[in-house]
Amino acid sequence: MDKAHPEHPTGDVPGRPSPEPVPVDEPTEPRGPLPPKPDQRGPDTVSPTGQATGVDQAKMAQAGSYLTTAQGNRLYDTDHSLKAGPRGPVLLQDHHLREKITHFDHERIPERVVHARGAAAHGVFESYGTATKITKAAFLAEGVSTPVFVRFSTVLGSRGSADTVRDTRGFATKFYTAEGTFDLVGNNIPVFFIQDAIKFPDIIHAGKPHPDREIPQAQSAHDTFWDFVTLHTEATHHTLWNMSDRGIPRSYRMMEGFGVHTFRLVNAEGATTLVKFHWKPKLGVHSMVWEEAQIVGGVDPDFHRRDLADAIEAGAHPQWELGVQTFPDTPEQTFEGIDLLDPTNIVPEEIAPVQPIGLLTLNANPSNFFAETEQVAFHPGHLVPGIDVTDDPLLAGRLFSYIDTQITRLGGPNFAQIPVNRTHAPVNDMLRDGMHQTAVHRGVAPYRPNSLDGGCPFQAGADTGAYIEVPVRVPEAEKVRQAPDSFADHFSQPRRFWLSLSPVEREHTIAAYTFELSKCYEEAIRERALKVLARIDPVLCEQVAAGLGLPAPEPSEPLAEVEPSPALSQVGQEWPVDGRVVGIVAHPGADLDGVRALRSAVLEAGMVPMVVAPTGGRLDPDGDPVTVQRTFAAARSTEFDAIVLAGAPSPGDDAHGARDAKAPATAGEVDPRVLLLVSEAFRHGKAIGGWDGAETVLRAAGVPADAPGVVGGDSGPAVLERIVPLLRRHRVWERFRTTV
Ligand code: HDE
Repeated sequence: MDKAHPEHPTGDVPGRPSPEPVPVDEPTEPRGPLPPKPDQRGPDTVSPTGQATGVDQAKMAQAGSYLTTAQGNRLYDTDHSLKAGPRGPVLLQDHHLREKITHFDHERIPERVVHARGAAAHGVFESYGTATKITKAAFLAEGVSTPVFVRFSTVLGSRGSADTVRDTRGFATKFYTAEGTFDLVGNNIPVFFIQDAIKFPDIIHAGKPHPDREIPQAQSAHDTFWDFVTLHTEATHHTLWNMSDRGIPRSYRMMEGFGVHTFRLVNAEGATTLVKFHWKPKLGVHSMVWEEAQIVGGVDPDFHRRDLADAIEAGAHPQWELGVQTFPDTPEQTFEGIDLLDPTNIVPEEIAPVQPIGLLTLNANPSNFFAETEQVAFHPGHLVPGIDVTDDPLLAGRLFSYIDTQITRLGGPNFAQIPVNRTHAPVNDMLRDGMHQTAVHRGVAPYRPNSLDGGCPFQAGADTGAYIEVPVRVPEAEKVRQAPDSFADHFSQPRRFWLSLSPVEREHTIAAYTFELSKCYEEAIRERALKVLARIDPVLCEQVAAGLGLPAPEPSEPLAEVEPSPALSQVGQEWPVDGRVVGIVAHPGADLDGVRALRSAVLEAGMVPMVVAPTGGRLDPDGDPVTVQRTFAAARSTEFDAIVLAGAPSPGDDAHGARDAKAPATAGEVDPRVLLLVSEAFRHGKAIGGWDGAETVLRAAGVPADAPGVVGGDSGPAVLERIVPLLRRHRVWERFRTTV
């Protein structure tokens, strides 16, 4: 029934269908107030006469309890357009109809040309002060806390594409420092496909869907990508990282981040140091397995977005340490023979350790995806005193691209005024007018020098915090379109990466190349790809060739002699289990006291228990109820890091509500959805446990009870004790077949 407006209690409004008097509803207050986030401050609102009104942006957008037009006129009906009689034509004079639909017609903005799909969070960066010897950046002084906004992303896919595709991930951080905004716009892979920005449109055109049919979405498994990266061999190193497990992270919370380029830091005395930035996740660096990533792409395309938001909401705030590798700023700009200006190179951590300089904690989800995550505008040229760029030709191109792209994406040059993009430092620029100008500037002289505005604003100097570029000597040279000779080595670094991987990681990488190249239609591209692989490693080449059914070529040049860098492998260490999800498969006839005890033990260990049962609601509604979080119909193994099968109650134990419900006694009675859950978890290297009677389920799922990472115990908590050490290693690596 239509609801009457308080000002028309009879409902007797011209053109309204219902003359019935209806009770007056209390208008609903808008949701809120949400916890304030420092970086959501809107621009100070000033009246046309230049007086600050103190009205805050959120209130301007959502004040009062009544629905209004954009002009603040209260509305009595937003469900019917204005017509000449209920069955008559719609009248053009209906301002509300036109405003509502016109605004809707323009709700979308162009998505980012790359990194369109992303998720973000607010947080804080706390500096250790360990970098003060090499940089004067105020936010890196000891004990300084800086608000940040971090956006993670995939690169190739559209805004609505799946999270778990094989791709590079963006890791972009906006530091709202007291000296202005610093953006560290990095990736989860420390090298890039190209050495010169002029090749960026080429690699992206090759990676994006084919221009004729616009397929495939969000992936590199197609001809144009492989055509380009096999012809343009400087892409070999980045491609190898993509084909390794790094291309399918388990979570944004479990990814490393890299600044990629070499930056130049400058200290208070003017001394400079070259550095590479690294983000090290406290939870370790972990990946999915390929089958899992593919399943998730269909079952839960928002997996990474949800994982980040849920963890933050649950108070499991993800953390990363920011670190730097430091190198002397010599004229050659090399370190141990590695060219620091070549962004296809890493410097092994074993020869240049990553030194921690601060801690990032993400502690708040955005309140509005569009306003914050979509409109945030990063730019590698947003620098603060103490941090400068180098002549890496890839970085140079980025320094103009990012502002340029925002003009199309955010509709004009005033995107710095959008709340999420506002610096927290005072702004007094001479930029004026333009689309979407929201500042009401005062004065008459937005130019320098001037006398009419008292000469203001003034220029700062080195002692008053000005950003002064390091006066680096530019080599005397001829204008050429060339790269240095040192940029010609495209294979020694990929070989180092390959040699640093553990056997299981190599196996996954071989499988990834085989999968992707099998998706190419052109045999010539597959053959060329094998020639590239032959120059990385013969085993890699032979195994991929065998998978493709093609002969393995010999390397066209001798293989590079390089030492492995153990730090590049994701396997072999132990990590905290915080936030890991343990699926507890139960049945109304199961040992529900055991389930309760297990649930508490999982929580105590800082992890998330999730009870999976045949139907929703509660198990044992008469006793202490056990709430079901996932039904067999909705649960999929990919949601869980480990699975525990609840056992049967001990004989004579009737302290639970099992009644007629019985746990499956024979393999044939086990629900096929549980079998799928268990067999997938097994294939994906996940820890599996269970007590009393769980063997029936394992047997039915074809999982040997003595297989690695399959554990038992006489109670839920006892099983968990054996699961935790397995989770610390992320996966049961022994379960994966290795031949390399
Ligand atoms: Fe980007 N990149 N990029 N990129 N990039 C963009 O800027 C570009 C490169 C990275 O969450 C765009 O605002 C060029 C390297 C991230 O909003 C665009 C070149 C690295 C993000 C652009 C590169 C990155 C972007 C698209 C070669 C790692 C997402 C939308 C010279 C160090 C930021 C936008 C976010 C986004 C250009 C190469 C990281 C078009 C020309 C190398 C994380 O400006």
